[in-house]
Amino acid sequence: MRRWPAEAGITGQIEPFAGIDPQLAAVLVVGALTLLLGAYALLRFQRPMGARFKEVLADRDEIAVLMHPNPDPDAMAAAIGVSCLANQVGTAATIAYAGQIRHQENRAFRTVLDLDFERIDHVSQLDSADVVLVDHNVPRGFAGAGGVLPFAVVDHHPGDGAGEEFTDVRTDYGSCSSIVAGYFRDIGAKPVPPDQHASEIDADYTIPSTVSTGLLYGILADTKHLTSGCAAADFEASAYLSPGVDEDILDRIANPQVSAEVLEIKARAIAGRQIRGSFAVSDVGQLSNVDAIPQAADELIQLEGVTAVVVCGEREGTVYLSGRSRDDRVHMGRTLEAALNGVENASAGGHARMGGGQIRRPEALPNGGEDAGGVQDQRGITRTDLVDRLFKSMAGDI
Ligand SMILES: [Mn+2]
Repeated sequence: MRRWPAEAGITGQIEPFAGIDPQLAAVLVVGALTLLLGAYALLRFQRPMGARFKEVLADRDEIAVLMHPNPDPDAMAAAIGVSCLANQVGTAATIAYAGQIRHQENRAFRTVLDLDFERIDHVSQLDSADVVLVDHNVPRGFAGAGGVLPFAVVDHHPGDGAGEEFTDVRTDYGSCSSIVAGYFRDIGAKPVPPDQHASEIDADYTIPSTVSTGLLYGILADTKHLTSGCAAADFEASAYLSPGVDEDILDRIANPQVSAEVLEIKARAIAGRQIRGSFAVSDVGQLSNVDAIPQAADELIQLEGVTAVVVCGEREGTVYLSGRSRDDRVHMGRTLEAALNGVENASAGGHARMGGGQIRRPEALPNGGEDAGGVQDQRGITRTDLVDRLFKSMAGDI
């Protein structure tokens, strides 16, 4: 009869193994342990971001969620999402921003959802040293911003900013709100429908209807209603949030009243436009609501024959610029950078299709400056020169 080959194998191998060198045995044990630890680390690393973020939040007593200056609906939605998640793991949260909330869409978002934000000018006004950045990855826009070391960063913009403990920057996503919605989904949270109460929902974590509605609007606002720059994840997040969305609230946010000033600035921008070739520049002069400038630029870029446009205007001595381009020759961010290059107290930047810039007057600088009779001189550029440089820069001549 044939012997089972394995039996011979086993009895044949046990004896040499028993006589193995103890040093070699130690090496084998250490090797096996390293493999196990490696596998554990890999598993831990592969855990969903939402589960990791939840733990990082739960480790803190309180956090300050920081939005970018002049926050838009995506930033506000991501902030209330993070704050809501923090509250559900027992962590107190406040939400802060620098700059203004002036755009009618942004004001409607805050008012309709009844959101509580704190406006800050200085780093000392942040309620907690444990800062989570949403919708941007480097703190900016207030005195001392450079000294803020966020412990977590959640964003969809390119950049080098990182959190000390948690960094989740997904540049392929159309909105930061989609990332935050994903965190809720990762931990099995369920959106609470607008006509129900959280206690009726059978889940450890829930998303209040206002937060679901806000997050959906954040996605819609940043992706031009899912028509531009969005990923499959933005559609998935929208679908996930949809049971919790309150359509009446969504409608009130999406269709706010437009202030007379915004319409007037748009009219001024259109009537006062200067055209060279297919480029337009419009100086709308003094205004109080700087959010009207990008809206005017959005309007002008739709004019037939115009492929790139810059609108500028002045508030409290600071000149604000906003540019739009649908011209492949004109990278708007670089165009504005080039036009303001070398101009004192100026900064500019942006993407191919949209960009912005500012020329601050000296006394508006954090370190202060002498009050000036000759503001124009101190800026080193007159408005006529500025318009000329903008045209040259759009044409690639700077
Ligand atoms: Mn965004």
